[in-house]
This record gives sequence, structure tokens and C-alpha cells, in this order.
Amino acid sequence: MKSIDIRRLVLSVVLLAAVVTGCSQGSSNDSGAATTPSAGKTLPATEKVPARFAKGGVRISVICLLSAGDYFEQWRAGAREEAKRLGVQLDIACGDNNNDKQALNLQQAVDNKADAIIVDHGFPQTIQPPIKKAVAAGIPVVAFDVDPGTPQATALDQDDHQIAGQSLSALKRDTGGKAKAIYVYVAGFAPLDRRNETWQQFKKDNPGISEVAKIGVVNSSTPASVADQAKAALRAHPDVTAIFAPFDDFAKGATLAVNELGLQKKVKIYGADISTADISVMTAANSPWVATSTTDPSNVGRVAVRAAALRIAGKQVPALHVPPTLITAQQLRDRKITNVQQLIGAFPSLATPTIARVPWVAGP
Ligand code: SR1
Repeated sequence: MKSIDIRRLVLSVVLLAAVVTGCSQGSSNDSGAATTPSAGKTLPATEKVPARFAKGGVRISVICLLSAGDYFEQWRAGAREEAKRLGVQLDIACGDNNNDKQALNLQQAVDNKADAIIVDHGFPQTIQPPIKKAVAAGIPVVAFDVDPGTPQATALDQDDHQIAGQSLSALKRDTGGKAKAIYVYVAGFAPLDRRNETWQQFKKDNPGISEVAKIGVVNSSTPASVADQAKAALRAHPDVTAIFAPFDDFAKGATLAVNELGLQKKVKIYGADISTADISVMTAANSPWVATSTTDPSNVGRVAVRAAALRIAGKQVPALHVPPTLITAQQLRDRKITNVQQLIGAFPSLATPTIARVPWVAGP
């Protein structure tokens, strides 16, 4: 081998060794930014680890109102995964649908000097006073699906007007703009109130579609309770052909009712949200639940944790909106989708890694 080739070979080996060492040790790179092992489409970190995170022991509290339900379990699973990825401790306290308990949990997180607090749902009257205390104590707050009552908290939602709009566009398409509908709604929950705004406008814009009954309850067994109400409403209004149920626990309850009454051919359900269990309900033979507008709930939990981490690092985080995607039962069947993992693969819009990206951690 000529001497010039030997020099090239030595240089290549040295460069390769440098790259491998930099990646595998997760150490600082040239720019001082943290790196973690990269695989596939992993993007490198682009900023130095902020002092608070370099010190370690960062604690983020999640204060949720609702404990039960597929949506909330997936959301919290995503939040936990993201916390692990960012190397922070996540303390989750749920209120079992009890406003006072949620407010107390929030007050406790303030007293315990959490580095940031994520408030997940809640009612303004009970939750805004402790949110104000958190802000006064200098604790960054991320408010998911709840009006925090202060611009100092970062608001996060799923673009609920779009959720309702997408689901209703399917209803309109399937019914040709002519239907008697049952509407499932509970006032006071911010996302449901926003979806309700879209429904009210939709009815004005589409006079052929009318609401003949309004039902709805949120409790520890929402689907079963909604099923009972839906059965009564369907019996009272035999001319109903559509149910607008923009929350998966509502849609599941409506599905139970339609199935029990044997109305699958006549009555179709337009919902919101998704889970693996929802996918099996939607794809079951003759399922009346034909469309849902949804985000990936676990992705929304991840976004919430990233937003909290950015706030701890002292970054400005404006209001965040995770966009939904319309999914029909037919698409699920055609693509043989049986779980949320496969759904995310088939609908890349459900992943939103650029929303509240944390620049000091390598990631997707
Ligand atoms: C009772 S509120 C339920 C909604 O909260 C989240 O926004 C989910 O999308 C769910 O539909």
C-alpha cells in the first residue's frame, strides 16, 4: 500500500472512532450540546443542557382531574415516557373526577415546590386559584384542556374546533346533510365546550341536520351511563340516524346502545379520540361507530411534558395546539389496523415531534 493510502486509512479510522465515541457515550459534542445514542431518524441535540437539568433532580407534577378512561391512561403513559426520555421525575396525582381533590393536589404540588406543574383538565372555579398561587411562586404551569385564567400559564389543546369539524364533516358526507341527531355533551369541560361551539355553528350552517336529543354524563363509568341515556333517547326518537359523540367514552356508550337495540344499519356514530380498544369497537362487524377525529393521546401527554421542560429552562412557550386527524372505520379495516401503534404508522400526522421540541435532547 502506498504511503498516501495508509495516511487516508489512518485518518478514516480516527474519524470513525471519534463519531462512535461521541454517539455511544452520550457526552457533549463540539457545540456543547448533549447527545444521546442516535438511531433511525433521531435528530441530534442542538443546545447545551440547561443548568437546572444538568444539576439533576427536576420534578414535574401532573395534576389531573379525570382518572379513568382510555384517553387519559394513554395520555399519562405518553407523559411518563417523555419524562423518562428527558431524565425528569414525573409525579402524577389524579382527582378521581373530584374538583376539590384536584385543587388540593395542585396546592400540594405548589407546597412541594415542583419545578413545573401540568394541569390536566379541571374547572376554572376550583383550579384557577391554585394555578395563580403556582404562578406567584414562580412555578411554570402548563394547562391542558383547562382555562388557567392567566396568560403566564402555557395553554395546550388539541384544536377542538377541528376535532368537531372533522367528525361533523363525516356526518354530513354520510347523511347527505339530512339527519335527526342525538348529541352527547357535558358542559364545563373546556374541550367539550369548544367542540360544542362548532356543533352549534354546524347546525346553523346545515339546517337539514337537527338535534332531537341531548344526553351526556362524565363519571367513573361514562360509557355505561351514556349507553343507558342513549338507549332511552333512541327509543324516544325512532327517526334518529346519527349520533354526534365527540369523546371516545361517549362514542363507546352510544355504540353499546345502538348495538343493543339492533340499530346498526340505521344509526351511525361520529366520535372523537382513539385507543386500541376503540379501534376494535370501530372495526367490529357492523359497528355503528364509523368515524372519529383524533390526536394520538400519548403524543399529547409527551407534548405537555416537553412544554413543561422548556418552561423550566426559562423558554417562552406560546399556546400549543396539537392537530387532529379524521379516521374512518373503513380506513382502519382497509389497512388492517388493529392497534394505536399501527395507526400512528399509517397516519404520520398523528406524530408531532416538532411541537415543543426540547433542543438539548436528541430525539425523533
Ligand atoms: C371530558 S373531556 C374529554 C376529552 O378530553 C380530551 O380533550 C379528549 O380528547 C376527550 O375527548
